[in-house]
Amino acid sequence: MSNTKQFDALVVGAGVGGLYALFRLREKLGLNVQVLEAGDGVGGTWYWNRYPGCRCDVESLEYSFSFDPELEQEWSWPERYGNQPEILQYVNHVADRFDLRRNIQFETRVNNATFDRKTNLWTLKTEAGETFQAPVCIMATGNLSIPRVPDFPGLDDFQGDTYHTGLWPHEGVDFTGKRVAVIGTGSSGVQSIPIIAEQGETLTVFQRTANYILPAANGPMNREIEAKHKAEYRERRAAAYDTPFGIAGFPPPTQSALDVTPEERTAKYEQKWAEGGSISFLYSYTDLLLSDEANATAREFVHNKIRSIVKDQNVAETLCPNDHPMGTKRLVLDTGYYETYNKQHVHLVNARKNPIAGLTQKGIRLEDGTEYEFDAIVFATGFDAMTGALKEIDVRTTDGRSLTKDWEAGPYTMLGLMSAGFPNMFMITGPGSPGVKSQMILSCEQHVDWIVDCLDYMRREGQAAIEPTDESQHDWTMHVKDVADATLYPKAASWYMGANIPGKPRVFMPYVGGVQRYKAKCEEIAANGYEGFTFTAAKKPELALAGDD
Ligand code: N01
Repeated sequence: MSNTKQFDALVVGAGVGGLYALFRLREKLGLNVQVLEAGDGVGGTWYWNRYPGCRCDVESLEYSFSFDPELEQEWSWPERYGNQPEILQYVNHVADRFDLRRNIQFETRVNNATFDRKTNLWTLKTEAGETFQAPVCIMATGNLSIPRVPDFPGLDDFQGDTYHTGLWPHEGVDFTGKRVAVIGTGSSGVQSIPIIAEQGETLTVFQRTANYILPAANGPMNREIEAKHKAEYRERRAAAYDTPFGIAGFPPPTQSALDVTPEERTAKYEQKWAEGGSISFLYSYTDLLLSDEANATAREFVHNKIRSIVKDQNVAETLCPNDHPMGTKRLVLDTGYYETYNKQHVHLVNARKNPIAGLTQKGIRLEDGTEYEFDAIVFATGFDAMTGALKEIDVRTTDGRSLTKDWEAGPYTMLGLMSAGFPNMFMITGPGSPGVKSQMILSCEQHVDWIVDCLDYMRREGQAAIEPTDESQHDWTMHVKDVADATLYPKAASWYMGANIPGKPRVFMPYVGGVQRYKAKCEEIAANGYEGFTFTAAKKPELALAGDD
């Protein structure tokens, strides 16, 4: 007897995308859904990333689900930006409120996914050897879910404690009295460094690339702002879809940075710096991400801020980013980051000039032979972004396609939602969509709504399977590239480009044409009977999707 468990739809991942997919597939289509989640709780990114200082860089009133007006009215965020424990609490609340846990199997890591063209079924195999089958497979596997530690020689020799920010121990870590190293100065490093510095006896930061870091200006929630926001929630959610980053409330810029006087520019940047937040700053002028000359004005402003905050001018110069236009790597929001370098026990190592050669039993050795001794090393070294999670699952079809092989030169997708050759496998915020360049929850909701409408259409039309054509996928992938090439984004060696992973193809992966354009395109395609996709008709009485309808 087969031990294979049968469902109408399988969802991999119980982060915000997976949870919303479960809710909609179950409640709107009446499908029998099984979610498979590697962790022992919901939350995805917010479940795994528990490092000190972990916080969202999108304001909490925006960074939340929009699908249930009661939910958004009843939840109250304590601060302007939600921190990890609060966001995880919120996601758990959503899971309980909508009774989602009964369709989630935790501690279940999917290793293998195969589509059979004869039966139109996906078979998912888990690390523990279980097998699940369904006509539909939704990969809600996240964009930043495969933590990466660089392949340093001697990695296993180090006798102290090591941590990765993306796999932080649930019980927390106390660095009191310890000599601590942090490698990496992206969002995770910048958020954790000020807190680790409060505990550690010494803290040494190894910085390879200096980033552009803006003040978050976090603080307790202003209850008047919250009340106003809640009163306007419906309009604000709709307005967010009409913006490039899926975040409402920022008037779009109207002027070039080069059309105003230097004094006007500085006044504008000062105002944005004081306000806090990255979208607000990028919205200073129309061309900050399009013209290097315009961008240089913002860079100079931030450099001067760093020089004014950091007392040691050698340290300040090392902290001034100089190898990429501002905003082309993810802008980081901080609380007290630059000030941390004014503390006597905090040291900065320029790992660009003098790279890390490897780990030793006692610490870290640089290429010039300098050695440091530590009790603990924190790897804030990022993720195999956007494609890593799908590569970890061996995705194949019985007629010989392999997703890893098809994506050898970079991801090929239609809208970041599907990949040709892999019918009925949907991605939530996959490469080629605005996902990581947008308010993620909004983009997850938009993707799930599109997928659910598509499955509903298929059921009504008696279709068993859908996949994009090679031609439409090629056109979309080229469009994603052309749109990025018209901006400054490809000038940075970022994880958007796969540049942080040795050997990964350098392809700019997110769609940066804006959420508003992207959503319109998705809707146009659906309205035209899923133009650019092909269907396989169901062989009656086998109908692709069961459920109550
Ligand atoms: O990872 P990163 P992250 N030697 O890839 C360095 C989201 N996020 O976890 O830039 C020395 O940005 C590497 O150096 P370089 C957000 O989207 C959001 O910080 O490659 N250093 C870099 O400094 C973010 O962008 C939030 O030269 C090495 C760092 O490690 C994304 O997650 C919070 C090295 C990695 O930075 C990833 O952020 C946290 C080496 N061999 C994360 N290898 C918020 O919402 C790598 N590095 C605020």
